[in-house]
Amino acid sequence: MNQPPSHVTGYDVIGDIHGCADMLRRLLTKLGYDEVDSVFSHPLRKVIFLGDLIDRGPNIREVVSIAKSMVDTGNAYAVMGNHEYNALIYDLLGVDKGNQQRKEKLRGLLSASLDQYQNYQAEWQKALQWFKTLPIFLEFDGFRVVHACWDQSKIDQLVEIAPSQCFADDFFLHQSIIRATTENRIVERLLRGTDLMLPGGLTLTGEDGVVRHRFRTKFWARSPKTYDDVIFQPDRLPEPVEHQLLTAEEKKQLVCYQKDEKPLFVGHYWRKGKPRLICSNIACLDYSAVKQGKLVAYRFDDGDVGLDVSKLVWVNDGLE
Ligand SMILES: [Mn+2]
Repeated sequence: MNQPPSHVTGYDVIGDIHGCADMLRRLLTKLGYDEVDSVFSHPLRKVIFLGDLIDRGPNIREVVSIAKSMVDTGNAYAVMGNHEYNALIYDLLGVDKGNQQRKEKLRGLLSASLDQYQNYQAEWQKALQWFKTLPIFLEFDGFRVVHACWDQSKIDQLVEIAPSQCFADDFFLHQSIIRATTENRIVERLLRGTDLMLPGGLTLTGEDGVVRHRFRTKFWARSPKTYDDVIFQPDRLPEPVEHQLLTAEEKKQLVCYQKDEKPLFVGHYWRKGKPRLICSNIACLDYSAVKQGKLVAYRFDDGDVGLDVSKLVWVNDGLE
């Protein structure tokens, strides 16, 4: 039987996997984890999964199985991603006759997972039950972990409303899908981050063909002046808008993670290119694994006080 390490000297934080089991196996091996009795473990380290295990990729069941077995045996932690959250909402709406439009949209987002679990319904139900137990954030002595955005005021509200800090409580899940409830605002902020409305009714068509009225923003920008100072997404803004000044109202909607706060790890943002830090105390580990990108980990050692780019480790899509 697999034992968790009795003495932990560090954590390996892993970004969005999206069903890329082959890359996950190669990354765990590169990080020094051994597979024994179908569970990956390390004598001195634990993994922290940043969420978004499912959807899009070719081997979703295998990724869930690898992550869950590590969590179950005390060899890893995992936080909830917006994709696992979508799966919970879809399941919740399943019993409801209304909400056809919302269900249709979710079915599109979840299509790869629903297809791959189609003949494994009991296993899917087990996965959903497990997703309900995933904490929305984790705080350790030396660092913090959340899928998209650390907003302390929302975290404080979450701890008060849902002491389990996960969706174990069905009432919390129910409330969270109702637009503009406190629960909804907490979940949207922590799992999807901050965004702003494009001005003048403008829209952006992303690489994925989806037309959007909003764009994702940084949550660490200090004294931003223009739209370009705060955008944080692969798709650029239309040129006239880039240099447009932010209004006082828009600035109020932004969140700023201060540079003297604990190191923070997030996923979620489809980064590209060579993995790097996004600022001195924030690392985004989502490098688009499922879109011919990289699966990225950060090796955090006991006693580390800040972040260091040399502690990023990754594997590429395709054979190396
Ligand atoms: Mn993701």
